Amino acid sequence: MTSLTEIPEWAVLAEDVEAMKATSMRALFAGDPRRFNRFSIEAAGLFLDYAKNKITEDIADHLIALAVARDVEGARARMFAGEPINVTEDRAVLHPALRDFAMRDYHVCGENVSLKVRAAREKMKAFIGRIHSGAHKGYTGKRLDTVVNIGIGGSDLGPQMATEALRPYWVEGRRSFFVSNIDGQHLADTLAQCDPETTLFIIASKTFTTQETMTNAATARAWFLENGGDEAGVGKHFVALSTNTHAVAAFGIEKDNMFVFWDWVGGRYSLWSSIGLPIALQVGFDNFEKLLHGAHAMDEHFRAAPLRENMPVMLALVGVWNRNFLGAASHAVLPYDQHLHRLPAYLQQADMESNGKRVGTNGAPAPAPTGPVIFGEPGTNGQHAFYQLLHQGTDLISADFIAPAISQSETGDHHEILLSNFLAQPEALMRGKTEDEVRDELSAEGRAQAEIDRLAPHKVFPGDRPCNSILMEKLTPETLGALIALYEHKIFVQGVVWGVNSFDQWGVELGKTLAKAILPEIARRGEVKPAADTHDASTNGLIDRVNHLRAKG
Ligand code: G6Q
Repeated sequence: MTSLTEIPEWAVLAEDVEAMKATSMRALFAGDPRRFNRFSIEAAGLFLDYAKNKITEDIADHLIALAVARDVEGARARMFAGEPINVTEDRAVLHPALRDFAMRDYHVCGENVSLKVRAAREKMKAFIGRIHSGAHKGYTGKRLDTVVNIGIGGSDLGPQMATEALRPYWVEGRRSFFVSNIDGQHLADTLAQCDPETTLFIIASKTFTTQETMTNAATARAWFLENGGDEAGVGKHFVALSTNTHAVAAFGIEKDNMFVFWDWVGGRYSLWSSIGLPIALQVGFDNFEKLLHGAHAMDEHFRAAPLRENMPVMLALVGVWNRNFLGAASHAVLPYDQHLHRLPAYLQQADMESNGKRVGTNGAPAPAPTGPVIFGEPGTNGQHAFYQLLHQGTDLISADFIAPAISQSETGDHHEILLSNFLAQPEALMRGKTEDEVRDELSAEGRAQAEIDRLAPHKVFPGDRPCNSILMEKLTPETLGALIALYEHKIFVQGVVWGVNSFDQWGVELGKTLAKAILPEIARRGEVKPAADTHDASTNGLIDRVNHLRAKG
């Protein structure tokens, strides 16, 4: 395949950028009363307005031509067909199979994996029924009303984000905690709030070898045994979500208490699988299935809609335009819903671990910038923190604004105020404020000319800052599912355009290996241990300092 930047479709877009320098988004809106209709899409309960991007109908067509040239449709077909598109790990990528309610059968290497998917879901459902009804009790005969999910990365962020997002659907009387960090304080702080007689520990790890999760799991098990539990009770209080049957058995968890998934489910794409057990326990199995249904609706749209009317495709392509042609190296995710407060963290992993790659699937250096930095906070909090830089900083940063029209708990006029901000911020980013407008405003306030001259440059907003608005009626299990699937497919399409493998994550390996080498060099408290001198001077110096501080403490 010809290099991305050498194909004619790329050159056309590069010319478009030059042409767009002479205009502004304000002018584009003024010149086209149909702009909102032209650049918006509705699907699966979501409405996407991408009119506040610096694009025209021609540019949209050119972006589609780029997607066609990069064979986005072919790649999409290969993903749904279960081909090993994760080429560096030789794996299929079939998370949509986990939520396909059209009763399609998916195959991996000739095996019908849909049968396993359905069986695994049934097992989850039965277990949740037993926990909720109280048929499955703790070692002293009490109901297990508290869940502590121990997992990290993909085995933590998705379930945690979705559980938080669906707070209004929580089953009464149930509590969930998510422990991920190897920092012992995370587990200790959580256990301080738990009763061993009523707590169910979910050990969530695809590989069941992750250092953080295995260490936390062992400590949780020890805590359980030290606080009244016995070995027989472990079977009642510990379950595993994993692909590694042997390691789960070695930990002491029986087959009945293991919920499986498969290597073709990527960690950061796994909340739809058994990894979703903590979500389902907290919101009920029916609501968990509704989440899957929402994602399925977006899958169906993504599979079938023409590229120009395809929400994930267009979201991806305007992202490529902003990243590669307008130079936006960062992208903000700004949910105007407090329950979506973990969405930015979740998407940080989903996007940055998927497309933060400098080498293409062909092994050659990526010829153009790939995944942007993803960050964000719920609105309106972010407005009082970092939006300053979005509005007036020297870098161009693109953004997604996300909101439900109706809040799950309408209190006074809170939601109208929230929505007015959700609508005003994109408008402000797009419009900006010209120097003439600033000067007129200051003079209307009766300011002296010298003061106007001094203040005017500080009060100018350049505008032309691109953003998307994603609106839904309400944040429900269905719309949440659709929203997550929207982003999954957006990330996929961008990966295809950039020619990277969105489904591996070799970048997390080096640090892990070095930490393992350093671990024996860290002194236990009270002990002085000189660094082995095997690292660079900075790392050796820091090891020595850490060890001295620990010896003193
Ligand atoms: C996700 C990554 C990574 C993974 C964690 C936890 O796509 O692979 O975040 O989820 O490292 O891995 P385990 O589930 O194997 O413990």
